[in-house]
Formats: sequence, C-alpha cells, structure tokens
Amino acid sequence: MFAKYLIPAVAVLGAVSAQSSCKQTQVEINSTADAQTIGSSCTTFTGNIVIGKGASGSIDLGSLAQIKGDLIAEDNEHLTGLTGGSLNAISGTFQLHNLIGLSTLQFEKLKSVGSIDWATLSQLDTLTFGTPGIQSAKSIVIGDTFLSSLEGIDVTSLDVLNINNCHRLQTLDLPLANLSTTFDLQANGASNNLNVTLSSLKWIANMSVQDTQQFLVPSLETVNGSLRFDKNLFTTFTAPNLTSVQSGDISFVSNNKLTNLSFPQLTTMGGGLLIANNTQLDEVDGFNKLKTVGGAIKLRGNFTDVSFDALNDVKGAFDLSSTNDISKVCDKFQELSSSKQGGGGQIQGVYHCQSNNSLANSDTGGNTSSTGTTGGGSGSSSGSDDSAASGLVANFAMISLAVVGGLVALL
Ligand SMILES: *[C@@H]1O[C@H](CO)[C@@H](O)[C@H](O)[C@H]1NC(C)=O
Ligand SMILES: *[C@@H]1O[C@H](CO)[C@@H](O)[C@H](O)[C@H]1NC(C)=O
Ligand SMILES: *[C@@H]1O[C@H](CO)[C@@H](O)[C@H](O)[C@H]1NC(C)=O
Ligand SMILES: *[C@@H]1O[C@H](CO)[C@@H](O)[C@H](O)[C@H]1NC(C)=O
Ligand SMILES: *[C@@H]1O[C@H](CO)[C@@H](O)[C@H](O)[C@H]1NC(C)=O
Ligand SMILES: *[C@@H]1O[C@H](CO)[C@@H](O)[C@H](O)[C@H]1NC(C)=O
Ligand SMILES: *[C@@H]1O[C@H](CO)[C@@H](O)[C@H](O)[C@H]1NC(C)=O
Ligand SMILES: *[C@@H]1O[C@H](CO)[C@@H](O)[C@H](O)[C@H]1NC(C)=O
Ligand SMILES: *[C@@H]1O[C@H](CO)[C@@H](O)[C@H](O)[C@H]1NC(C)=O
Ligand SMILES: *[C@@H]1O[C@H](CO)[C@@H](O)[C@H](O)[C@H]1NC(C)=O
Ligand SMILES: CC(=O)N[C@H]1CO[C@H](CO)[C@@H](O)[C@@H]1O
Repeated sequence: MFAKYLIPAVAVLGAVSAQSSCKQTQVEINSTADAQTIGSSCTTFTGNIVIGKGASGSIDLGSLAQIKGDLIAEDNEHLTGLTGGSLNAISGTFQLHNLIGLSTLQFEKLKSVGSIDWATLSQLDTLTFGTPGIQSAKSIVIGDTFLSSLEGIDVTSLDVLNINNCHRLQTLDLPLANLSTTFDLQANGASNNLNVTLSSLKWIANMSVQDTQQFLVPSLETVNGSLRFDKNLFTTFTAPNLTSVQSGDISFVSNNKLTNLSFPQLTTMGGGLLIANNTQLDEVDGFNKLKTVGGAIKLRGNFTDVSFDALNDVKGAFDLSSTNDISKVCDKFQELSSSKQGGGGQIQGVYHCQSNNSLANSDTGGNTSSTGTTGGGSGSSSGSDDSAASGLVANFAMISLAVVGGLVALL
C-alpha cells in the first residue's frame, strides 16, 4: 500500500516496506488520506514532503511527528489549510510560496524548524501555533502575507530575519536575544507603520530597518555589523545600552519625523556615521560619549546644533552640512581637524563644514570620497557651491563608510 508513495528508483529496488517508505528523497501528497498513510506508519519521515499542486482544501498531516527534510507547498490556489497536530520538528525548510487561498496554518506542537520561508500568502491571517510556538530556527523570511500577528514565533536566536510587505502587521514583538547575520524589515504595516519591540535583543550583526513607526531595543549592547535606518516614521530612536559597533556603520537616512536620536553609551564605532535628510532633526546631540570612529562622519540636514562632546579619534573625514547657519558649530569642530587644516588632529581625514547649504538634504549617499579629495571647506564656508553634494549619488546599499574613511585617511 505504500508503493504509491515511493519514487520510481526505490520501487525498482523492490524494497517495498513500511520502513523504507519512511525514508525517501521526496514524497508528493495530494490529500489528507495520502498524508495519513505516511503518518500511520512513520512518526519520523526522512526526506522532503511536497504538497502537490493538484491538492485542494485542507490537508492534515495526521500523526506525523517529525520531518527530517523540507515541508513544501507552492503555487497552489486551492489549498486552504495545512495542519499537523503532532508535528514538532521540520529539520529543513518550511516553505510556503504563492498559496493565495491558504487561510489556516495549524501546528500546535511545532517547536523547531531549520528555516521558515513564506511568501505570498494573501489570506493567511494568523498562525495557530503553540504557546510558546517555534523556539528554534536559523532563518525566518516572511514576505507579502496577510498576517496581522507573528504570535507563535518565539525564537531567541537567529541567523537571518527578514519580514517585508506584511501590510496588516502593526506590531512585532519578539523575544530575540541574538541575531547573528542579517535583520531586514521593510514595508510592513498598513501605512508602513510597524511598531517593533525587541526587549531582549542584546547582540546583532547587520540590521536594515525601513518603514517602522516605533523601534525599541532597550537591551541592545553590541552591533557586529552595520545599523541602517531608512524612511522610518519614529520621532525618537534610542539605543540606551549600546556601547560599541564593532565593525560597521550607523546610518539614519530620510526618517522624516525623527527629532531625537540618542546613543548615550556609545563609545566606539568600527565604521562610520551617516545622518542625512532627517529634516526634523534639529540637533545631533545624542552621541556624547562617542570617542573613536573607525570610518567617516557625514551629517547632512536642517541642523541648528551638533555636538560630539567626547570625540577624540576619527579615522576618516568629518563632513557636516546644514541648511541653517551653524558657523559656531563649525568653528568648534575645526579645532579637531588635522594640523593641515589648523586643528588638533583628532579628525584624521578631511574636515568640511558648511552653513546655509540649501541642498544639504539632497545628499544621502554614503560615499564621501569627493569630500576627501576637495581638501575640505573652511570652518564656515557658505553659499551655493557644494562640491560634496554634487559629486555624490544616493546609494541605499550598505556602503561601508569605514572603507571610505580608510581611503580618506590614506590621502
Ligand atoms: C500526487 O499528484 C502527483 C501529480 O498530480 C502525482 O505525481 C503523485 O504521485 C500524487 N501523490 C500521491 C501520493 O498519489
Ligand atoms: C551571538 O551570536 C554570535 C554568532 O553566533 C556569537 O559570536 C555571539 O557571542 C552571540 N552573542 C550572544 C550575546 O549570545
Ligand atoms: C555585514 O555586512 C557587511 C557588508 O555587507 C559584510 O561584509 C559582513 O560580513 C556582514 N556581517 C555579517 C555578520 O554578516
Ligand atoms: C505604535 O507606536 C506609536 C508611537 O509610539 C503609537 O502612537 C501607536 O499607537 C502604536 N500602534 C500600535 C498598533 O501599537
Ligand atoms: C542596561 O545595562 C545595564 C548595565 O549593564 C543593565 O543593568 C541593565 O539591565 C540594562 N538594561 C536593559 C534594559 O537591558
Ligand atoms: C531624547 O531621547 C532620550 C532617550 O529616550 C531622552 O533621554 C532625552 O531626554 C530625549 N531628548 C529630548 C530633547 O527629548
Ligand atoms: C529643511 O530645510 C529645507 C531647506 O532649507 C526646507 O525646505 C525645509 O522646509 C526644512 N525642513 C524642516 C522640517 O525644517
Ligand atoms: C529626503 O526625504 C524625503 C522624505 O522625507 C524624500 O521624499 C526625499 O526623496 C529624500 N531625499 C533624498 C535625496 O533621499
Ligand atoms: C565614490 O564616488 C566616486 C565618484 O563619484 C567613485 O569614483 C568611487 O569609486 C566611489 N567610491 C565608492 C567606495 O563607492
Ligand atoms: C547664513 O544665512 C544667514 C541668513 O541669510 C546669514 O545671516 C548668515 O551670515 C549666513 N551664514 C554664513 C556662514 O554664511
Ligand atoms: C564576537 C564576534 O563575533 N565578533 C566579530 C565581529 O565582526 C568581525 C568582523 O566583521 C569579526 O572579525 C568578529 O569576530
């Protein structure tokens, strides 16, 4: 009776037994009956289980407890539900792609998956998982779903997290403590206004966050990569416990409601700092313990005041430009410029500072090479000539200001 599940190669071997049917490269199931035939003889299935494109309605995986392989359903508009009341682990990928009729996903015992890869699930509103639900995964990628909550995903450690285009998701609250490779958020919330709370997050590598309305990381201590925030709607961002960014940059670009940026404990950065086109940010005064910057500092905006009280060692350029008159601020920072530019040498790259630059906000690129080669402006240069702005292009890639800073430092 299991012969119909066997791939031809296995069938040819004639090894038709309950034992061998629990281990196959791949089995395609089209109905609950198909699934339950597997479940009734195997608690663990080794191989991939694929829901056939011809399957329709709801499929129940029955008493199957473990899949050592992938569970895949894709390109099926007739599949409305997928249930596995006994399933506690999927060692491979739990992949659901382009299932526009799927409205129920019920896996109350599922605790561990290799990775979650879900895309285009336009009817899936909630996950019916346990409390807690999934506690172990390496990678979670969820895009273009109807999910209004990620309740049921309770991982504390991950390599990759990417959540995008979930327009009904208004809040994201995860117990995540450590994220070791990349974290990307983009285009979630009804009007790109997701509220994110990561109360336990202590350690992250690269993080790129767009379109959030609130982003709370009260415990964040270490960034071993770059932090990039683009087009968010929050008014305040604070990383109260962040002391160091080991190897990357911090960038805040085009967050047009941001009024308060605060990194009160940050002392060292391996890379550079880019703050640009956050047009409500009048004062940059939230980095007052920052001493060492391995890259460049580039600030563009409607600033009236900028202070870095502890700044002592900037390996790259210091490039500040405001739509407002900041000549007093420029005078202060000139004292830190290289001896060639008349300062004390704390800034090793080129120092450039400019008031009344009506184009200050149009330069959001991370590439500061032109400021490195122009030789910098005088402390309070003004007027329309802005060689820095004209030489730069907007670049949303994670350009390393550290690299640019390194180049500048060599000049
Ligand atoms: C499910 O359907 C596919 C093709 O429609 C077929 O190849 C496969 O054998 C079916 N699976 C079972 C268990 O009958
Ligand atoms: C987080 O994970 C990384 C990479 O696996 C590891 O090096 C680091 O020590 C971890 N940090 C914490 C706080 O667990
Ligand atoms: C972070 O991103 C940078 C630049 O893309 C890359 O070189 C680095 O390896 C990444 N770090 C991690 C931990 O993935
Ligand atoms: C999201 O955060 C904003 C700002 O803190 C708040 O006004 C709003 O009510 C929050 N929305 C939800 C759904 O929690
Ligand atoms: C911030 O760091 C301090 C000192 O290490 C610690 O006592 C405190 O609990 C941390 N706060 C949070 C919210 O993690
Ligand atoms: C900015 O935010 C920080 C952290 O929340 C807070 O301590 C500080 O008072 C705020 N500054 C202003 C001017 O609101
Ligand atoms: C920022 O400065 C630009 C150029 O002067 C101006 O058009 C814009 O209104 C200013 N924005 C704010 C929020 O002050
Ligand atoms: C600056 O931000 C505004 C929105 O606040 C955006 O429309 C504009 O394109 C941004 N400019 C650049 C150069 O990125
Ligand atoms: C920066 O821009 C200049 C000219 O615009 C280009 O030649 C250079 O390769 C760029 N550097 C990086 C690191 O992208
Ligand atoms: C900036 O513009 C204001 C108003 O036009 C002017 O008073 C001031 O002298 C200018 N500052 C510099 C540094 O050119
Ligand atoms: C603790 C840790 O993992 N540190 C790493 C941070 O990133 C740099 C370079 O990206 C690595 O060399 C460190 O080992």
